Amino acid sequence: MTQPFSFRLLATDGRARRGEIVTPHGVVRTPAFMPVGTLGTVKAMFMDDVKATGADVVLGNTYHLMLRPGAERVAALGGLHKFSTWDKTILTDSGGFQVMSLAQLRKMDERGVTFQSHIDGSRHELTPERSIEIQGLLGSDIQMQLDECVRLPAEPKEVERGMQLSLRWAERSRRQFEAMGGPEKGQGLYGIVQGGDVPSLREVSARELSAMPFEGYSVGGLAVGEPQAVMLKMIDVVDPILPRDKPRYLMGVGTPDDIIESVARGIDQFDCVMPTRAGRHGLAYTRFGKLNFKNARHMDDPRPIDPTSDCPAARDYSRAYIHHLVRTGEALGAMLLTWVNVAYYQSLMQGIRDAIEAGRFEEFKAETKAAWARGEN
Ligand code: PRF
Repeated sequence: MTQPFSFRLLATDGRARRGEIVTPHGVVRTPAFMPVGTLGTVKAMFMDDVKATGADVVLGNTYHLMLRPGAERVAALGGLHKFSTWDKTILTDSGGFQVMSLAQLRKMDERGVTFQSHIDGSRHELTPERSIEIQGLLGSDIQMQLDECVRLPAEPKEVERGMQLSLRWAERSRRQFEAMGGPEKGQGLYGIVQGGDVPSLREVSARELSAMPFEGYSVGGLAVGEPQAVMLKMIDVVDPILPRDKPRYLMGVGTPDDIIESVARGIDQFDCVMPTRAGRHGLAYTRFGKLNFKNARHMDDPRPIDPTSDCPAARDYSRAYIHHLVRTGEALGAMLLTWVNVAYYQSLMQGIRDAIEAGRFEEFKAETKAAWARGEN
């Protein structure tokens, strides 16, 4: 049998956790940041460069890949690992969240969600079973149940309806995952905690899901417009309920500050478009904060972004050159800044992991936040 999905905690420091997930495609060092590779590509980067930044896992999207090129086609071509050349771990989102943000004419009921493609208007249905089937066809190592993420602000009744529906979909997803032999293939399926900004609903969701046999637990429905303090409070509510011996993944988060504050509250995995999307819009994340390369102040600056970085894009190119590429809309500008940002996020995660192991996470957090606030000079 393939290496089965497993998770073990290697060290803790306060509530921060240093661990290791093993999947059929290798070891994921946690806390982990997973670059977003929606369509089987981390936009504007070569997979070898993504790997060299230290990423152990990338994220793919059921919704996008079912529409183009189609899950059955990817399967016929050998699966998403082979198709994309990414041979390390792949985690896939289930599609519900993307349907709600991208598709047209959505209709959700107990069975699932029907929608029209945002690309050509074609009609599709996504049920909990079909989502797991698609994630299996893609060959995903870490799969997500289909859920409903209610946008905030929302009435508690509406939040509760979405949370309860997600619990019923969790059960159906699990059944399908087992019917498809996911556990025997060494893959994992995560349940997703919902419940919006209502602590009592978060508790119910976390408790009910914890009673089901998932390999890990996601926290969804956050970073959808609420203040950071509300998001952190909801993590505080679920942290003592979720099983300590399973990984916890905070979906769609976030800024470097969101990540360090969530690690402090027991989160192990993150994904966000922020580093990749910002890179395509002229923004660089660095250990001394954010730099906007559309700004003319970089025009005559011969210095690299960060001479101490291992990332060639941060170390070897002048700020003036990157400014020039961004100003002229050259593809290389987006490529270099995406690389800088993905490398910075991975170095932040490495710093976090080292600090937890050394029992100095709180100091690391304080120093890191001070450096962001101080800026360069
Ligand atoms: N559910 C799923 N994917 C998600 C979310 C969710 O709630 C979020 C919310 N931040 C991001 N991605 N399935």
